[in-house]
Amino acid sequence: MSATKTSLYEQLTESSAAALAVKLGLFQSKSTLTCREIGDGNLNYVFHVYDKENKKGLIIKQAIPYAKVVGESWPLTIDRARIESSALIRQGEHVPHLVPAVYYSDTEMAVTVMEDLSHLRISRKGLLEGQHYPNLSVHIGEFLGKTLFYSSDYALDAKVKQQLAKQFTNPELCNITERLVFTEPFLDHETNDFEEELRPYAEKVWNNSRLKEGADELKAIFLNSAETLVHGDLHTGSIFADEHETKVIDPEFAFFGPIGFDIGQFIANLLLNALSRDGDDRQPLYDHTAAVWDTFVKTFSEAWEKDCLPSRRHLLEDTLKNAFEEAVGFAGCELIRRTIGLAHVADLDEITPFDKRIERKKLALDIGAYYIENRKKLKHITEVLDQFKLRVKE
Ligand code: SR1
Ligand code: MG
Repeated sequence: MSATKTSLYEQLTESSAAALAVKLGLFQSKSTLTCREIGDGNLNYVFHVYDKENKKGLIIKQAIPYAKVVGESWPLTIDRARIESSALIRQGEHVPHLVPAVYYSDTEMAVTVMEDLSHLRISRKGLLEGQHYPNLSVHIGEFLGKTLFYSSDYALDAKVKQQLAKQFTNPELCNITERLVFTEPFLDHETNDFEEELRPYAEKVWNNSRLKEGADELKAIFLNSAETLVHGDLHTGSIFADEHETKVIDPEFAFFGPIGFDIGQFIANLLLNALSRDGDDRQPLYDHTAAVWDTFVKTFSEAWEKDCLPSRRHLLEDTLKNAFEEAVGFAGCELIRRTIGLAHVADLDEITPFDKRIERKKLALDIGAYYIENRKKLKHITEVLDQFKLRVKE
């Protein structure tokens, strides 16, 4: 495991990324290749290598030893590349049609070579352009049901699970989530980022002790509840899609955490997109929110029925109840951190005009706070949606 870069690490360029693809035997010659750095995420470089003659492409992703979004002042382990390729390979054992195929990985170079998904579009971008992605929620529900069940205590022998959990120990990226999702947005912290007009509403968050206790409880669950291997950053920017296909990418934040975490983050990002829309245009997002939960329950329960360890069989109802309550709370944290924390989403930031943006951001804070404080009261996904609709009237 290489946590910091060794002498074998070399930052790729467009030219050396193409050369690597040839060296690996994935293409015959460099002369027919084009290579472009296309990474627009917060952390890594992503190269698209394309063979014009044979119309074949692939992706080379490389972790750099700091967070790209902040710069070299924020050093960050390149071990996240090993976590990412191992998670993709494991997810691929259960849902091969929903993740990119991994062709090669190198922990020293922090490189993962994988399937080219450039025929698809990042779902956040498509949703912002008004795409519906009719299969998105059913596919993500299946992804969640299978990946979350098959790495849990309910499917795995305790010793196997502990060994796996050790392989996915991811302290530095978990620390980013601990800080950016559960801690800093709930206090007047220098990393927070919001329009001055939102300050009174941010202060309302910081002064609400019940809300802050809720966020602290959820943080403790995030840190201590090693139920299963979670993706760890399942927002709509981590999903490629078109009308028919869906592929989940970027599991570099993967670790053993609570079942409800990925579910809550995905639902929150659907709702953030709903906040960018008006009136009836929100309905597809409401439908996706209900469908992802229902499909998760169906898929997880079917896997349970088939493969649950005999000693745990009676725990299904409690497990789902707990996952739901925690997912609602995690969704609340995601809504708040994407509004006033360090890492924003275009769904809110690109709302125009300015006054409308501020109104919608206030709603995101209000709804997020409601979910965190009332997560134990809400029993059904339709109640979660009703509370959203009650506040979002225009
Ligand atoms: C410094 S990383 C900021 C955010 O980007 C990632 O996608 C995660 O969501 C993280 O919180
Ligand atoms: Mg990412």
